[in-house]
Amino acid sequence: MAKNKTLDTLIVGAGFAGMYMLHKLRKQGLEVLVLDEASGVGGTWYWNRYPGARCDVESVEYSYSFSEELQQEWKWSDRFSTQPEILDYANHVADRFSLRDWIKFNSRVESMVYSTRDNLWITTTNSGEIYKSHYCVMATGTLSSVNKPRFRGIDDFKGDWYVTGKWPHDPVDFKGKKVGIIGTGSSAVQTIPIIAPQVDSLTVFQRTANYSIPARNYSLTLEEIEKAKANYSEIRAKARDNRAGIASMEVGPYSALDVSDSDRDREFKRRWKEGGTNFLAAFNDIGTNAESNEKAADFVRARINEVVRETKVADLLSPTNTIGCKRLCADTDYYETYNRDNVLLVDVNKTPIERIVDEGIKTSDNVYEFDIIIFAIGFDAMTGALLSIDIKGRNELRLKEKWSEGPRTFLGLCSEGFPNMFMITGPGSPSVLSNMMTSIEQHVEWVSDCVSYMSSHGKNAIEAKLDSENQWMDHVEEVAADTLRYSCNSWYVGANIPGKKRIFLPYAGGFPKYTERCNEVAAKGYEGFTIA
Ligand code: N01
Repeated sequence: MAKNKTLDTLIVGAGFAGMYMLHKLRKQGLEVLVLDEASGVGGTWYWNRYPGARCDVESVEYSYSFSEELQQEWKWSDRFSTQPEILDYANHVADRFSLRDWIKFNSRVESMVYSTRDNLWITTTNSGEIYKSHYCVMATGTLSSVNKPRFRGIDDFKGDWYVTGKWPHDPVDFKGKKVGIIGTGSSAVQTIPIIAPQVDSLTVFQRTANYSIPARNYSLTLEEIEKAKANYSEIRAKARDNRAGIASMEVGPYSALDVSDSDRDREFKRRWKEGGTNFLAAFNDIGTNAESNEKAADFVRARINEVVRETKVADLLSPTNTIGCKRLCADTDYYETYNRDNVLLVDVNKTPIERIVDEGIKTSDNVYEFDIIIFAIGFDAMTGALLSIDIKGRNELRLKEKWSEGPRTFLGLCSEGFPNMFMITGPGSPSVLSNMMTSIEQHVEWVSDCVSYMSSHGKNAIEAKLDSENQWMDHVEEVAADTLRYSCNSWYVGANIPGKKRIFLPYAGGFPKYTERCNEVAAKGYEGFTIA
């Protein structure tokens, strides 16, 4: 790829979004290049190699639908895929569609500047390479910028420390080690049961107890695989019709308050037995009605009490907040792990972490000695990766400045002041509230249609209008305000990152309604955008 040649499109990120975008635009005959900081494809699945990493959307659904041949030839092993298998799939896709020639790895994008005079984006990488492109697509991921550990004294620690979202490629030897882990979100909930049997001791530092539902993972039988392959078109259509883009999510038709206690309990038990995060869809108002939510929360707390032997530990593990406020976890033996003699739970609300010391972690009442510390403390979600790049749009406007009071987008796809720049699953789109694969495909197809429209109409610049952006952001807020998630603390509202402006980041109106709006905008000649 000649560096001084002007590209049609530069894509940032070689995860599932970047790869499909590349494939689509190459098929349209465009000159495209993808840049990625990693040395391979896979995005989030390239980086999150921590022990036990696994997807919580079922394998057959967490996959591309755009190629029937791909659907038919790939064979998933488990109901919920492991990270290595998803990464194999990403690599298979890259090879099968000959994508690698158009991806430049080990290239971190540092800045992107829009030249009004030339109507071009100028992108500079960490090695000083410069690319010019007509369009750019930010396929930078939503949970890709890790929440960096900022604990005082971290450099004093004599042992090894790891961040789940930036896990090393070489296996970590836990055998006989004293290990501490900070955090009890999805990443920790998966890591803890896997490493507990390997280590000498595991100490979990919990700030907020999290709800977790057994994943009930199993190996897929040949019959199940064949059935999925024979029904893919139906599965995909059903997914696109579901609020979360998940075909297997059966949304209960009733309020949790409109059924008898025994019927409610039976439905919760059925969902618990079935496993997975579809538990939250047992009734249609768990996410919107506090009383219904409490019924679901009570059910899970009762299960925790049944599983965990020591009452004190069970109480500490029992969440008191809204279920689903923080993203629901799916686990294999998470609560059971606390019955092990070598696992200790520390409540950092009662005894806060003061600092890291050379031998381990110092809380207000103790020094815990460790060989290894794991930070499972999450991500600067949805905006972190985008804002880590110095993006300057029209009139030198910096995205960071424009978004200082929270992200502003039209449909989560574009931001006023940044012509010809698209975001895949950006803030203000269903994104993390949906199956990412469903949302990625919808966005990529919308963007490629838009680029094709521009070319067939002899147009060169497209930019969201401020009015349409403002109206969309009001709508995003309005639909979010109807949900219980709106008012509680989680990464959905940026509450996990000190100083981050509190704003509900994804679009909570559901995938079908959102898609309808995107299609309507396109059908009306990209209504709400200025096209020149
Ligand atoms: O991160 P999190 P994650 N001192 O933000 C704690 C997706 N994902 O990487 O809740 C002490 O959920 C923090 O405590 P609190 C999924 O969407 C999916 O686990 O802020 N503790 C919390 O317990 C998920 O939601 C899969 O009080 C501190 C934890 O660290 C998202 O990624 C697997 C702390 C962070 O939890 C993020 O999950 C993994 C501090 N200073 C991830 N700072 C699957 O598909 C933070 N914490 C299954």
